[in-house]
Amino acid sequence: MDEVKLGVATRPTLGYVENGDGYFIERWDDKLFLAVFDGLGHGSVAAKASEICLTTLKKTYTKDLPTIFSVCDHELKRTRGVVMGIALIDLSRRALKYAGVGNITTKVMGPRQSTHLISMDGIVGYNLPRIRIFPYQLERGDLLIMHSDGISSTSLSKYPRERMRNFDPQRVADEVLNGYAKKEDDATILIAHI
Ligand SMILES: [Mn+2]
Repeated sequence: MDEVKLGVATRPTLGYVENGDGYFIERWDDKLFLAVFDGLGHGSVAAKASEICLTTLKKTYTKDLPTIFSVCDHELKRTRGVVMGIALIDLSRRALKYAGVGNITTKVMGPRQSTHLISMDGIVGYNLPRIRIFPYQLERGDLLIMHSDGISSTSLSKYPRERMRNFDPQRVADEVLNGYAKKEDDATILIAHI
């Protein structure tokens, strides 16, 4: 099995210390669990929701995706909530399952075209929709890219595609965060090079 290369970068809104965005990456057996979440608003209220989300994911990541969302929804009830995308990859088959709630953008960038994975409307901790899981067959060389709305898709599309596909994902994530993120929002990007 080839090694998946990961890159991830996150930072708070300019001028803030606390980050309302967060991510969680865990690998076990031949599974890779990737989550990006964004606490509503910014500053300490967003950071609180994000922190609870992270704690909950650490306890639940081996469960099925609807259960994970449901437990997070329960734990986040007293917060402003988060939006979140979760990608679970079976590395032996390169089989991806994706579920997302709210405004986290997730796409697979292949050699010629990109495919957006669908997130459902809602907020985890406020109005959780019924979780639908979207399967996707990854190919070697694909990039799975997940980001919060602190990085607009329009802005990200200006990042050179060849550079994104060929450079180390950590370097790409750092460059995107430094050059393509909004100053007025927390921002996170996670890239998995399959
Ligand atoms: Mn945001």
